[in-house]
Amino acid sequence: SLPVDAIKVASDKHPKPSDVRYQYGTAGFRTLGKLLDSVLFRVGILAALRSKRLDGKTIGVMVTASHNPEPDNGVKLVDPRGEMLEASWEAHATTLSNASTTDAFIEALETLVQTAKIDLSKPARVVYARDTRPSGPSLVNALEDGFKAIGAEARDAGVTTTPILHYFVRAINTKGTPYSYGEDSEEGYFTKLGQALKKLVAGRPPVSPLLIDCANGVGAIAAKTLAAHLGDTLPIVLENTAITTEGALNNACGADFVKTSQKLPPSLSNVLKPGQRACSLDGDADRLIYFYLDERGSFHMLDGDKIAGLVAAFIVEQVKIAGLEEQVKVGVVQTAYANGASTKYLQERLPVKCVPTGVKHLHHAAERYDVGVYFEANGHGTVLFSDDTQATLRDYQPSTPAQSRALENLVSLTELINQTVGDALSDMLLVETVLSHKSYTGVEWDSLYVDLPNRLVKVVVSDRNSFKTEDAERRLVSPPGLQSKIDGLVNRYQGGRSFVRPSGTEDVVRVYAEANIRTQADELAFRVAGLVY
Ligand code: 16G
Ligand code: ZN
Repeated sequence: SLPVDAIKVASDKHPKPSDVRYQYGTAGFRTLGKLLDSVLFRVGILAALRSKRLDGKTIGVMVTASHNPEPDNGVKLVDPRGEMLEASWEAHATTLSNASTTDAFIEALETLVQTAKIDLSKPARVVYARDTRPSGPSLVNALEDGFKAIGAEARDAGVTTTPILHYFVRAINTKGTPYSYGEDSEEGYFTKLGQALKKLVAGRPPVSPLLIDCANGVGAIAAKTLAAHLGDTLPIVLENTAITTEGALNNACGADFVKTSQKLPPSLSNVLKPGQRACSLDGDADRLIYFYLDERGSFHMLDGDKIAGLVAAFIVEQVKIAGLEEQVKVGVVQTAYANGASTKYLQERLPVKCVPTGVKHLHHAAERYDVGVYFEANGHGTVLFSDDTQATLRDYQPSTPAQSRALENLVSLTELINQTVGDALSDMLLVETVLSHKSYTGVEWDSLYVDLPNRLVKVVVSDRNSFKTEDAERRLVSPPGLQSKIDGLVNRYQGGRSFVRPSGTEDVVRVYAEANIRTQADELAFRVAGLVY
């Protein structure tokens, strides 16, 4: 049975604030760090129960609020294969977090143990980490109180990136099996990535230094270690590495700033040279956006869609050269936010699927392909190689040197890519690999297709839950009548496309619009926003 007494004593030290309602959303729990103490304590217990339910497999817990402002924090659970928590447990997390008293919490736990058929005699194992936010240490203490109260075997992974924590979870759970994902240590992670990159670019000409905007977050620590592992293979210059400066995290820098403002972080204006490749990580290093300045000093952004285009085309090419076209089918997954020009570019080359926003939707859709490439426009994404495909690559007998090289490249890609979740550093090495193979500069990569001008605006409404969507969020079914008004507006704009959806992370409704020319995209966005308001 549950150690009710221990849980009671500990729970009383982490009371739920009476005026807050929590929700486990697209990115786990996320709000002001100072409101999360009770949530972290309860998540500690929930993670242990999830582990027991899965026969003692290790569950991950990541304390981060990603690209959000520094005072925010959050927490999310990672399932045994390194993936996002199974959807049905999101509701359990929400229920537990909202129990108003210790007694109500214990009651909710007992209900969960019964409905989810949890065998309490099973062991509970967890691994946890946090990003660099100032509220992190005390929230981790609350989490540890939860682990202790239920008697979980807990491993502290310290301060690290979200994707490294996902890697750890998979590595721990596959240790000693034929599917081993690598050493369950940071050293193991960096060695795996470094060796794969070296194989992929062996014999290719040296490249000029890549500038990395680390968002003044945990990515700065990881990127520094990575740079040391890469040596001359990839020269790296780190910027925005002030992880202890109060207020610096994600402030006017990082992947979300670059993507939403479509601007160079001001801190880089005297550093970045025209033509130099640069990229931004977000606050937990699971998003990546590239950019460069042209000869005239104008800013050009290469977002998640551009990364998908570059990477998918390269993989298709390598599969073809290897002579594996028939056995290995490559597909791409996007969301409605993908630029229309990217969708067109990709559809001319391979199957493309559109799914609702959120990593879990993209990840699951990508699992249906032999090789599934998924990227959100915001720079979050990865590539999944199915177990069958990995076996095909292992067993295949190439008949020419060219086939053999392409096969080796594909195998190295399975090592280079963090297949558990989007990983800015792993994705960055992937991009660098393709640029090296194609001898592309940023300009050449950028010219694969021309982005349609687009605008994203947010609208504060009285009840965002009254907005319901269908067709992968591209159409509204509620409020009634609104979609036909949007259609009416869209039809008046050349190349017009627009959609409205409730945010899963903020109390707002988002409006996206694109059109053939900038002023029209802006006008369409603001007129649709006017309908919503
Ligand atoms: C989170 C998600 C991201 C999604 C975004 C949508 C993860 C790691 N990230 O950042 O995939 O695009 O939320 O936010 O799950 P929204 O619903 O507020 O537009
Ligand atoms: Zn992130």
